[in-house]
Amino acid sequence: MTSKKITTKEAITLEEKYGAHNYHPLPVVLTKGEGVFLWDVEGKKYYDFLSAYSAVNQGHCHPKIVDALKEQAETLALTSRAFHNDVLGLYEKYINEFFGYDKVLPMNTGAEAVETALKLTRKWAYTKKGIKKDQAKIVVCDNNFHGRTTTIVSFSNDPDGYSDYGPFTPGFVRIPYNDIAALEKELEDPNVAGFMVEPIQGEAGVFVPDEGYLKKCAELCKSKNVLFIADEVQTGIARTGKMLACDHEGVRPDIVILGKAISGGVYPVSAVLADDDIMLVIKPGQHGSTFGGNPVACKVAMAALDVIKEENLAEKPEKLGEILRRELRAINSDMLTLVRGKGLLNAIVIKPKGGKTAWDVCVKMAENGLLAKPTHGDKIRFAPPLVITEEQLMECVEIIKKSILSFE
Ligand code: IF1
Repeated sequence: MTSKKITTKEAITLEEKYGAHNYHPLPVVLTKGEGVFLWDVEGKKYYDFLSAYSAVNQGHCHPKIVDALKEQAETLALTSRAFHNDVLGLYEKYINEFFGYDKVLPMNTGAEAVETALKLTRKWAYTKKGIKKDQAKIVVCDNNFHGRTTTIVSFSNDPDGYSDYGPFTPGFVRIPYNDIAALEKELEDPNVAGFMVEPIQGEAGVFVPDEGYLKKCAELCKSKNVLFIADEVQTGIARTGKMLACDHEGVRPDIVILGKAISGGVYPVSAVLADDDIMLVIKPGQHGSTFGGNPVACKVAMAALDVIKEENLAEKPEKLGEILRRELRAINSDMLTLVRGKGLLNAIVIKPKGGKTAWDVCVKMAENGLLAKPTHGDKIRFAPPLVITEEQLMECVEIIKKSILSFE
């Protein structure tokens, strides 16, 4: 380790030489974050418009969350679940009261929580619903994104996500998203155990379903004794203007999957919530994790959820999102073909012009002091930390506008 600060070029060269090439980041090397801002190693300041894929809803390095992390890390970091610890129970009570469920199963990453929900659904199907051994089906949607494990990519239809990772886990059926009739038809099969859905599809470019879709899906599932499983890893924790995106339609999922912002981004924390009749089908020794439910994770998650409540962060995205989308739609450029989203989970679609693509727009925005990332070639996600003020948001709109118009 040297004390001299690394340069952008040096840092990128090191990653290129020594790291696996499973990402293609913008050429920006970040060293510090505070609230809605990030700084690179050359001292340039940026607005963060990605929030680490919605993990940093509370803003970077929120002092309350960082203090919780520091204090617990100095006291007791990890015991494993072989023994009890004096924080886990308090956290379990806290999160269940926060979201209104009987039980929580703590994990670390979003993908692990999704895996947990899938295993829970299958075990429930065999031990409660009476589906015959190995016959359970779980319905998922086209263009889903639920993580990167072998089982999860088994039901992805994104070739980048699944290609050459087979053989795949069977037992999943894919139907079109935002299509109630397709679900209704699939649910005629008595072997369907669950329906897992993102309330808004993030990876698909922030695709918001029609109003009433989630409610109707939940009702159909209930009528067929099928578990309605909401993957709120990206949409949860106030991102869309409610604590959970399902709250917009008054839907209470049978299983809720949380990750990312449940820790404010300072530590990997994920969770699965369900009531007793579902969660208690998993018995001791049948599922677990070395780090899941560790004291640091528990303290961090409580602090991160406290911040959402104390700073009323769920009340901000709806109004700010309306403003953002209105201002973006007013940008007069034929490159900007679509603006969509809910709350502060938004995306634009960029039509290439003169060889310039969404990537070039992102590079230009970075030059102008705003960080966002293109996906699928033509979409750019706009999801600032929820602590952003209206004034700051308007400044960001100016940066975005100037950047897009520079290609006219
Ligand atoms: C990457 C996207 C966002 C998720 C939902 C589970 C997970 C995710 C709904 C898994 C993760 C990520 C992971 C990140 C990119 C990213 C993403 F572009 F792919 F779609 F957020 F927008 N369910 N989403 O969105 O959580 O295991 O990663 O903790 O680079 O893979 P994880």
